[in-house]
Amino acid sequence: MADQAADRATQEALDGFYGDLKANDLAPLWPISDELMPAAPTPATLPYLWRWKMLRRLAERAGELITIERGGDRRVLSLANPGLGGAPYASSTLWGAAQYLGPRESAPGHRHTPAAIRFVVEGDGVWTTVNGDACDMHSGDLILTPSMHWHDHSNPTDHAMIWFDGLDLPTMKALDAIFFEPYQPDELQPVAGHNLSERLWGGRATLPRDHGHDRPSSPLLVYRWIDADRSLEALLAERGGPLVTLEYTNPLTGGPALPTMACEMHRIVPGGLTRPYRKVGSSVCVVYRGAGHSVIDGQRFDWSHGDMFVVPSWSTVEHEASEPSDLFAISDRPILEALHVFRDEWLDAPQDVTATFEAKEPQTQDSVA
Ligand code: 1HN
Repeated sequence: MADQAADRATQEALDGFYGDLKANDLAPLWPISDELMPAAPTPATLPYLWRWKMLRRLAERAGELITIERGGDRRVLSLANPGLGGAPYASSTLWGAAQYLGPRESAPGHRHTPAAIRFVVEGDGVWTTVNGDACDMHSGDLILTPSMHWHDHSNPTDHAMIWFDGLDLPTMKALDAIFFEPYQPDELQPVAGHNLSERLWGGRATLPRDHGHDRPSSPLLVYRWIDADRSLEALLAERGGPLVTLEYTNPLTGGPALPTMACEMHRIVPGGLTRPYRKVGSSVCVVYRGAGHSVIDGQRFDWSHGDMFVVPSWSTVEHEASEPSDLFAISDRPILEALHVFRDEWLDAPQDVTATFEAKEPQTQDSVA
């Protein structure tokens, strides 16, 4: 009896103590230490996939229903990962989206601290002007908009174009480091010329001799599909399949094209699963060419041209192509490397496939869809 009374007194003291901690805006570590400090990353970001057919159809509807104006500035449908509680983010660190620009439209100039890339899934004719340099966009090209570079998009053609936008925006948001400025007084910047950075910095193993100090972002703003394709072909001939990977680099440093985002292209040829791999940090992949599937933490994702999918941090991933395939990908690896916390590993045992991801049938109330 005496013991029970003592237990009750202790419990009351503890309850009072926890209540006081809360009332004083303090939290004890001991009940949450396993959650705060798990043995390995436990991302909220889910492995997930969006179908190109659905993205394109809804981007086209945005084109019919939504005008581009100052304020909105862009007609962008962001990949909203269902693990992130409704946030418009593909992963906890990366923004991924489909952007639609209609015939004879332009999207007004602005600049911001988050860095962006465009990857052209299909079509051509649009250019993105980056600090006065009009970068022509063709299918398979990568265009950079480094942090605080003025940028606007122009479509002089009579057809619409849709491309993939990748940004480090969630990371900048987490750091409370977002600044934004509209370009003024005009909607668009003056164009000094087309593909100027490509002419100056895009030479094969040649650079201006007096290029000065290394710059944090690549001075080369456009990476052409034809160059990526040629390098991948050579890599595959040299190394063999089923997987080869190239990274788009800053020609001044050999490092990542942007200080916060790595851009890569994977070429996968039919002939079996790639070796299981995992790394710290998330990726957003865009299927540029081909068809196949990936197994991410035991879940099978079938994909083909234009589909976009997310690989969360420390998720094991294997790919298998049923046709020669090219997967473009962005990741946050440069940040992790700069902080010396990047790690990755190749595993030996293929994963058991325990589930197959079923992309939603396009959800629509549109009678023409
Ligand atoms: C942005 O400025 C663009 O310039 C695209 O095309 C997507 C997503 C969030 C914030 C700014 C663009 C964006 C964005």
